[in-house]
Amino acid sequence: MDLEAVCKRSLVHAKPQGLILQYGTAGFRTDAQHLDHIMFRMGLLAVLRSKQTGSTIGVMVTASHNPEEDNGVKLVDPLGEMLAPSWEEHATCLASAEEQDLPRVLAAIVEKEAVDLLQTAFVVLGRDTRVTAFRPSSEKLSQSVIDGVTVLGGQFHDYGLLTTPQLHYMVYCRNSGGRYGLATVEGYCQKLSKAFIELTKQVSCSGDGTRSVKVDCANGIGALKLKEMAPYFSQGLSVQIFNDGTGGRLNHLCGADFVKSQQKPPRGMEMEPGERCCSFDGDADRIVYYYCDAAGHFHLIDGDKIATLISSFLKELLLEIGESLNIGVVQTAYANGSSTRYLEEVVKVPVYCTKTGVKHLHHKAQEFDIGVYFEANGHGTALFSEAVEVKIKRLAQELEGEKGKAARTLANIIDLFNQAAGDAISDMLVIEAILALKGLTVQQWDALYVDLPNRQLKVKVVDRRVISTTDAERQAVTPPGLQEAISDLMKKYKLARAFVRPSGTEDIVRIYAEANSQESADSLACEVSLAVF
Ligand code: NG1
Ligand code: ZN
Repeated sequence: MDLEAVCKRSLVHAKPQGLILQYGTAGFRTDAQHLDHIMFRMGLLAVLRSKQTGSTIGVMVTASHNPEEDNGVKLVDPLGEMLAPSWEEHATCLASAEEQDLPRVLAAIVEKEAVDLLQTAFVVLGRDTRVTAFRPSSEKLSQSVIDGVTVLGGQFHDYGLLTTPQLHYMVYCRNSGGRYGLATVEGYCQKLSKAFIELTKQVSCSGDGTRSVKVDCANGIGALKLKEMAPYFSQGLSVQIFNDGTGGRLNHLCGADFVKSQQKPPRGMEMEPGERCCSFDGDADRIVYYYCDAAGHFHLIDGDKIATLISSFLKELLLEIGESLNIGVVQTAYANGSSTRYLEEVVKVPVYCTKTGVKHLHHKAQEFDIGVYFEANGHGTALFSEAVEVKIKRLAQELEGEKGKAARTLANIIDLFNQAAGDAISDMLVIEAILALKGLTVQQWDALYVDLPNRQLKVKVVDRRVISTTDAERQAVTPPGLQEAISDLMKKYKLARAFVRPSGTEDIVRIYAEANSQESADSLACEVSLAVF
């Protein structure tokens, strides 16, 4: 490791003195103009992680649903997963080191993680479409990552524009020795589209014509990638793209985060009553569905209802095949109480709750033969153990009749999911396939259960770290007395549930409340927010 060369090169990407940023729930995220040094240093870190694991590591430049002037970066581990927690700490140390401390911090990571410096390193990069006038854009910031990779002698492949889940997929493919798929955009499009067309072929046989769906792409990378992919699956689904980035700003009044948090349609979407519409977020790793009814009322179908549709379908298929596999659903505390009850009592699947952030859900989901995980905001996927995948694919060839048909459906569903990360394009195709196969309208899907009225609030406090939680963030441990106050407030309302936690992506505290009426949910949230001060 030529530390002298690193230090020299680092001066080109000098860290503003005193600037401390933390590797949060989804990597580093802040105003794009404060990120150049972070990018260079994440290039360095990706090389060390690659040398340590002997695998390809991914670096994604994106700030997902944040405003356009922000940017961010996260590292992707060998199986397409989020970076391991101990390396998140290294990322924070490296990002916070003043120039003169850089050699010492790098050497400490090498020693602590027993990095073999003689090992070769390979890093792949992807980036979203962020371009900000007079400011570092995703493209420029990617160059700084490359600078960090090359100064440590790492090799790289820059995929350029990709959705976040596409980069996760590329990393997984490259490290699975071709088992998972071809590590190209073409390979991704072909794998998913082939599975989708196989699934929807069965539907056309029963007389249903080509389906269509309206997609709000948040003026982000999702629009480009969906346009690129649409011809591959056009015989099964036609997509009408809105907010494709040609007329509006990224995530501005549109996208999955806006629709979920504001509970209203995005700007620019033309909705006819009963039409299926969906929104991606800025880097296309989240999706929510919605429609408006004949009276013009807006109905949101969030990640919880997506998880319900998927897990009931998987359960039905297993029943038809005659396989009793261990299936589990993973949610966070933000999951609507009605969804948890429906999953447990009607679908009869075990439901688990983890801390917020997909890495927690993903790891829990890996414990099952089939693990379905979704955050209420629409980030999620399904994971199938390798043994299950092999077994189902064998049964798909061996079994005949209805059992064989169900096994082939499941085999294609497995291929249609992006098992490396939650993926708006892949999830959309899974949902469209399930709705088509089951002959469900969007209203019928929505009617599976009724969401409990709920309210989310953000409050700014002097130091959000004074709030710590336990029980998957559902109980406050500190400050003293806060949990007692929240518990007392909940007693005032019916079907009430409320919790607070410090955000991992913004300098705020989040409050969630649900109850049997919107008025109750609103006042409970408000009262809890007062208890936080
Ligand atoms: P924080 O800011 O830690 O609540 C938010 C979302 C997460 C996750 C991350 C990363 C909520 C309540 N929180 O985390 O679910 O998506 O951003 O993007 O939606
Ligand atoms: Zn995102």
